[in-house]
Amino acid sequence: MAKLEILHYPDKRLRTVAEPIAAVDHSIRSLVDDMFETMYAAPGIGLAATQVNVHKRVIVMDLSAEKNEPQCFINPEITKSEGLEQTEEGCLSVPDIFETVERAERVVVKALDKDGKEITLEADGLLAVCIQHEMDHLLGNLFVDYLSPLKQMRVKKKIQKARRQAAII
Ligand code: GNR
Ligand code: NI
Repeated sequence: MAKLEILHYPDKRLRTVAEPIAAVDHSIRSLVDDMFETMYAAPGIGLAATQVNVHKRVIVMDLSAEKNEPQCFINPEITKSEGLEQTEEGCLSVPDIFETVERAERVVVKALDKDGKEITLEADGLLAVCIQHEMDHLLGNLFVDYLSPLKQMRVKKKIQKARRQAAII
């Protein structure tokens, strides 16, 4: 297992569209293990392969309090979505920024699990939010893209300021 480096906005590599996985083999299971290690260490509740500069359709998450319910979705597809809900989101690739985003309230997601077996899951609440947030990463999208131009400018300024401060210290 290895902890991987997480890319930070505005890194252009976060805009890469991920490719589907042809076969869930040893290398993919190894990637999944490394992604869990990276996500738990961050710490975060989800992680997309795009964030660790691997442009394959793999996402992992764990929404449990005890961090003992790992979930992995390979080649995820949303087959149904309904309702709308606003949630405050954050992202490991956009540190220290928390903003409200509107997404579908409920989704049905079809994917392959770690063993390459097809799974279908009905999700609502934070799980539904997280699945949509992670699947956006696989398309090169970030939650800040949904903000108004003014808010996006404020986010950019805040990140630039934080980077200047870090450079001084
Ligand atoms: O750790 C994370 N928390 C979070 C909170 C609200 C909505 C989405 C998320 S996902 C985020 C981890 C991450 O950046 N995944 O891509
Ligand atoms: Ni994210």
